[in-house]
Amino acid sequence: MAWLRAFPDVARHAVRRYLAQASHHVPRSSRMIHSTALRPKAAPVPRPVPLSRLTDSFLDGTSSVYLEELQRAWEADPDSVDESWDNFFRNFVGQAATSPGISGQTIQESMRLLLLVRAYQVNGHMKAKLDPLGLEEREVPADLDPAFYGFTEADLDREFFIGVWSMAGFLSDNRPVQTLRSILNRLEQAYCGSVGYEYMHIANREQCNWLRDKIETITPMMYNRERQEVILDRLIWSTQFENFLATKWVTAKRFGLEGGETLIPGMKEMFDRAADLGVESIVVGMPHRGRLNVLGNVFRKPLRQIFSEFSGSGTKAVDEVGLYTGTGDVKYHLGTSYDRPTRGGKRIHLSLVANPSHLEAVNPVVIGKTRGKQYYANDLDRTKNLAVLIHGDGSFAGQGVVYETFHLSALPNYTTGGTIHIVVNNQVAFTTDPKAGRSSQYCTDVAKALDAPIFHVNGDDMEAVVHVFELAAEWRQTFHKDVVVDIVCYRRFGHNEMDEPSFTQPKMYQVIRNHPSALQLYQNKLLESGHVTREYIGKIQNKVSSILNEEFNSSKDYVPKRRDWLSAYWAGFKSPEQISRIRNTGVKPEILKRVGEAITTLPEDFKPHKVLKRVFDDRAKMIQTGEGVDWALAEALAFATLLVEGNHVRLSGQDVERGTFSHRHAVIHDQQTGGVYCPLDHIMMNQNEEMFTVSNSSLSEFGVLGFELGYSMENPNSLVLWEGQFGDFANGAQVIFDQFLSSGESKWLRQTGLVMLLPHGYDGQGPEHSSARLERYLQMSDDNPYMIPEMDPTLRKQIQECNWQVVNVTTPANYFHVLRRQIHREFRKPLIVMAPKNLLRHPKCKSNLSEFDDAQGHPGFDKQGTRFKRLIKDRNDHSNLEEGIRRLVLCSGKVYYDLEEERKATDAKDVAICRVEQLCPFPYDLIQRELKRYPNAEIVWCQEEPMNMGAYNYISPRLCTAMKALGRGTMEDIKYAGRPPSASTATGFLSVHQQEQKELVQKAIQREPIKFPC
Ligand SMILES: Cc1ncc(C[n+]2csc(CCOP(=O)(O)OP(=O)(O)O)c2C)c(N)n1
Ligand SMILES: [Mg+2]
Repeated sequence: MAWLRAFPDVARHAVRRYLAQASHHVPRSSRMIHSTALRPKAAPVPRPVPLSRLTDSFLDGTSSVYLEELQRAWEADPDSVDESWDNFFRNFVGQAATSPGISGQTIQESMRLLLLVRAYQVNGHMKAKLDPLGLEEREVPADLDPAFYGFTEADLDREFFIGVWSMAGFLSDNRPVQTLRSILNRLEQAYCGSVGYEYMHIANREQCNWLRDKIETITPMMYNRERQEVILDRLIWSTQFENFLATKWVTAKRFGLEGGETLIPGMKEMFDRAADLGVESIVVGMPHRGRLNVLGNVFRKPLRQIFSEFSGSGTKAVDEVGLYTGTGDVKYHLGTSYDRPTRGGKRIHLSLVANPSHLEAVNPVVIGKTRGKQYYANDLDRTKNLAVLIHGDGSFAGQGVVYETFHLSALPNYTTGGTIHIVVNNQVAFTTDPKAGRSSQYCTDVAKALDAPIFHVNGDDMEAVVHVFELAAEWRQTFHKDVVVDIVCYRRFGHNEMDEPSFTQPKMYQVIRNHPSALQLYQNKLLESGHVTREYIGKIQNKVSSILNEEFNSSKDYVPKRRDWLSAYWAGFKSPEQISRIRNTGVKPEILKRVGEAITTLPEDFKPHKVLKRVFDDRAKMIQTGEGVDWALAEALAFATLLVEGNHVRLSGQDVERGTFSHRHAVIHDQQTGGVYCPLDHIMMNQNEEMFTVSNSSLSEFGVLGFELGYSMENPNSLVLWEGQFGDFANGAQVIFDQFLSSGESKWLRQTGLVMLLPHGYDGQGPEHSSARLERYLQMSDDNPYMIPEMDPTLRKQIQECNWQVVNVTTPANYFHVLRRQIHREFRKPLIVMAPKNLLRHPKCKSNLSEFDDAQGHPGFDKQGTRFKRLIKDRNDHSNLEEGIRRLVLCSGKVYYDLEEERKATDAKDVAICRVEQLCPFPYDLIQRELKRYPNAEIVWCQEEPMNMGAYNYISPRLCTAMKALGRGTMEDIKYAGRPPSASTATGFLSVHQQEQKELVQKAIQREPIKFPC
């Protein structure tokens, strides 16, 4: 027999040592355990007692010692041990007393058999036949060999008892006596066939047992003929779809699924099963491989549309005249959504999230979107909305965001009740072999860290694939936890259709060339079983091929009628080419007062930290007096007013509840009970607790920002914010900024109003924690530096046409308005906020409540009401023409307060200082208004950042364009006051920082004209 293969010496010694140790621990007098050499075949068959009633510690190396101790305790007092142990000792000890030696032998044999069973449960997957190509070289672990436990060929037909207590399946306690041969057969079938189960790493006993029940069935799993016909039909569709594309578009890149076609029937069966179990909506994220097949066959996107888009490569999609179509993207990146009927007669909503080519980056986005759906569907137990992520083997193992996403899976404010992960494991990544691509045995090992079960399945075994997919859906709906299906398959052609795979994988491709397709194998199986006939198969093949041809013919005249770019909740939102009204963001004074009181009042019996008591008292005073509103209160007011208007607000990021700079205190902790109170949860009667969500996140940027982006895309009536601990850490999420936020609308016609709060400002804290790298966001903005767009307030579409907004706000009131503006408009744009640090407590950085309201005559109120100020003009209330001003200093952010102080100290009344609060899109109209106001002024851009950073390189060409249009000079006329160019963002020496800061501020205000560039 296979398992009686040569038994390495080392292993033999290990067994002997183990057995010797066991005997060493056993006192000679013990009746329970003694050294048991292999029992001769003729020995009496022991009485069946399910040893499984013992706890798991029975199986570890200390079990004999443990048993002895238990026995001693039982002998002293039978009630002192668990009932199951009491039964056990009664049976065994009683018997052993009359027939010495039998019980000890029984225990030893059963123990060894249990160890063998356990070895199959833990390591059986190592022997499973997972590789369709048969190239896998894996050493089978020694502990799967019965000889390892001392069993010989002679033991095969002896009966053993092994019934596992309260378990179903072939090891259940109602079938306790079995021959070793039958136990081994079933173990081999269950654990070493086409599926390799990894689940014994799961610590939870119930979950483990649930899986064990499903795996260790009394008879191997079988599908009936009806199911087989459906599966066959789906496999034919999957296979012929790829073949059809390959013949019609011979040279097009489509990243075909050939070699992994069983994915499609597997997924479909999984979706059907999920729908049967209550799932109504599935959000899917997937890479390039097989995407068109998934779209056509799983999503049921009309094939004519797929073919039409496929033919149209390189040309812009035809759409309704005059409507925005963006810059587009390659066809295997686009998202879509469909309602699809299921086998069980239900309908299931499917959305595929658009993704960039950065593999795995879409993962957290999908999870966030799913969580958003769950919020809006009031899916409290998270069983109606499911996330499914498809991965490649190379990217699953290699990309860190996979781990970051897994780590969100059980966090209360991020969980979606379990993601189903599918790995299309074609055993190669572009040209790289697994041995060069990962250090772990399986590409899925990361999932073990999160206690997810992993089902490896041979992609050539169609029914095994379907089985594990169904099991995955059942697991997710039962335990609300992640699960991984690893389809071990192959890639029949090159990485894409133009690639020659034999350059790098010659041996693999020799095998692949002669390897039958999964469809051929399944057809043969069904033909052999007599379940279907050749005619039947031929009929389906003809049907599929004629539909494909019909759809292909119709695709030639297919014109997309309706742009698919806004889902249900987004209906009515404006595209970048439609004019949207500019809205007032001020709030009625009485509402401000009312919500202000609600968010500054703590429950009477609540015992806050005494410092926080003061903070809340101060805030209450700000509301009462209407004066001195600080940053944190302004933010809370923005959130509160949006909430009372019925919007959902969600703020997440590292330590956001308290706030990195200990300023926010959105959640406060009772110092006696440890209980928490979140004032923003209590501004309305019976407020849904999740309506305002503030949540500390895991220590991830890429994963969490991606999650919040996905969340924000679900419903436009939610203000979703992500705060970086310090702005510089946002670079860990650069992919999300580059590939999704800055370009998502243009590529995929999907809007988001996500807000990124990135703490920024030069306080002498060294090279990190000073700069949020403002320059990067500005550099990625697509407003044309040399063209002034339409700036008339009623026609202005500048902000709609720009890819995102970047602001560096200097007053609490303006922060309040910029947050509210995100929701009070008919389109959505990402907003990047250079968030302050020292302004959070700066005595001058305060606003009066009158700047928040929309009362006529109050500051900020103009004919359109009170709004966000894109530019704050000089605070000295200058008239429309100030010929005596010798310099106009333009700046942004906190340096303004230093400039103001220097101006005061030097009594430089002839210097005007304007704050550019919105850097992008550039406020040409307001800049020009200020240029006109100061016709004789020298124009200076002042910033704290080094010259190659900050806003300078963004501002100068735009400022120059604005100046040129007014005849106010050229580039040379823009003077610079700031730090010189530098490799590092900031100095590490506080004294140097202070000196630099002093110099740049002095330079901006100095009497003499500024010499620049030298
Ligand atoms: C983050 C990232 N790095 C590199 C690439 C380039 N790239 C595209 S496909 C690919 C191989 C992917 O291998 P695998 O994940 O196994 O998927 P497969 O193509 O085999 O289905 C690579 C390296 C990419 N798209 N994204
Ligand atoms: Mg691969």
